[in-house]
Amino acid sequence: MSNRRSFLTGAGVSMLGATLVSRAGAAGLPEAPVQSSSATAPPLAPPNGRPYNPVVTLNGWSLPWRMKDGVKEFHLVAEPVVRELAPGMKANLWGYNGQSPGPTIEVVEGDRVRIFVTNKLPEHTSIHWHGQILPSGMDGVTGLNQPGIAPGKTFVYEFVARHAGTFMYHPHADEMNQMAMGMMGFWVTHPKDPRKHAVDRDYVLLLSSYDIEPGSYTPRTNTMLDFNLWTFNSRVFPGIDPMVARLNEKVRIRVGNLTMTNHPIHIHGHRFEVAGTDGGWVPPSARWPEVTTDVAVGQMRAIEFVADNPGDWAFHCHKSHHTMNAMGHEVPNLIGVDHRGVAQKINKLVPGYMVMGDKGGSMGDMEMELPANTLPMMTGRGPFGNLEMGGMFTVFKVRADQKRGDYRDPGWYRNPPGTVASEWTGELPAPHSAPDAAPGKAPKGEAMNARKPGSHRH
Ligand SMILES: [Cu+2]
Repeated sequence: MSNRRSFLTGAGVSMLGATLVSRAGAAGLPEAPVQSSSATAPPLAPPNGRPYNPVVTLNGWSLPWRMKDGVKEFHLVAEPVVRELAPGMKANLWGYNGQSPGPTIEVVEGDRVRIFVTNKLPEHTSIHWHGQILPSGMDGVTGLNQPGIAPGKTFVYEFVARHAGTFMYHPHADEMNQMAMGMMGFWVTHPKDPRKHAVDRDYVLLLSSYDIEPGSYTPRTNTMLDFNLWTFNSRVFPGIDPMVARLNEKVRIRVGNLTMTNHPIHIHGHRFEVAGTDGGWVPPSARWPEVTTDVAVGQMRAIEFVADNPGDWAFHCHKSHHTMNAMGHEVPNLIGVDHRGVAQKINKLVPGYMVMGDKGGSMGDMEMELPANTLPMMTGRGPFGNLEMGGMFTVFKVRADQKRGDYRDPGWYRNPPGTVASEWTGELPAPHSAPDAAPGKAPKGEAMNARKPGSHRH
């Protein structure tokens, strides 16, 4: 119990159950803890029930429960939240219990689970338990399995978590709006035997995307594909915590995709196997090594590997536009175009217009004025300067001296002498060039006309 209490205070959770529902009704309901911090909460050791190895939700937390007559009772509150996407940018989202994504729910195979869902949104909602095998009437599709949960009402879902694995929850009610506003959460059903599938670190993250105009706070929910913020757990680099491991620990990263496109998730310095999908665990004989796995729309993947390579390693979506932050998309390619003075002229017509570089799009030495509440595109800082990535990007840090169970950022990796790429200082013969291109120069003129007709797609 002391563990649980210290977790709750340490992670900035406040018990507001009695204020969330009427006092008369509150008597029968479990409390609905609220998380105000977007920091990564330490793993929630189970205070009762069957033992399990808890997961860590990157920049998120797990929901405490109440045991009642052998049933695990949770209380989710669907409500508007303010999510800090990264220092310098906040968004008006919809989520659960104070955050988007909502808290991770962790149960054990065979647990009977009862989830109270209170709706504090201005419209009806429901929750679908993605991947769970459960009674039809508990599946959460509004109109098909249940009526919508009207504003102010509380519904109860109850089922047995039959299969260990990696799942999620999200609405099936006005879902285009509700998911574009950030309504989603992770669900992990742990195996009955905690030695099965055991790893040293088990991270979970949901992929979500938002379209928030620079200078505004609320996502445009009618956007179909052209989002401008690509997030891990509704955070964008450099606002995402690193994932850390002690050298040679076994690591699992579980990824769920609730965006409208696929994301090839890629790690540097390590090989992994896809050990689980939303359908369950992949038999070891059926796994193959990869460094990138595509997580399609609505899918979940659990990847596993041994962190045997010390250093700081990029972990990111391999779609380059998804490692950008808020930007305008209707920007022509001006590589090779002499645009001296053009920006000033266009700025008179289109305030805020920004010229992408004539030598490429590198933001390294570009300084521009940003509207309020907007992140710079790619200006996370690394130990060697600007780290030209944002969005779906974080750093996986492997250290020999990282303590077991310590999730704190160990700082930047200190590379052993002689192991960092560096400038060649020996003799330099004249390099050969492609016949029609001048070295160090970009293509001329035609760049502007090379754009294909049609609208922009990711
Ligand atoms: Cu992506």
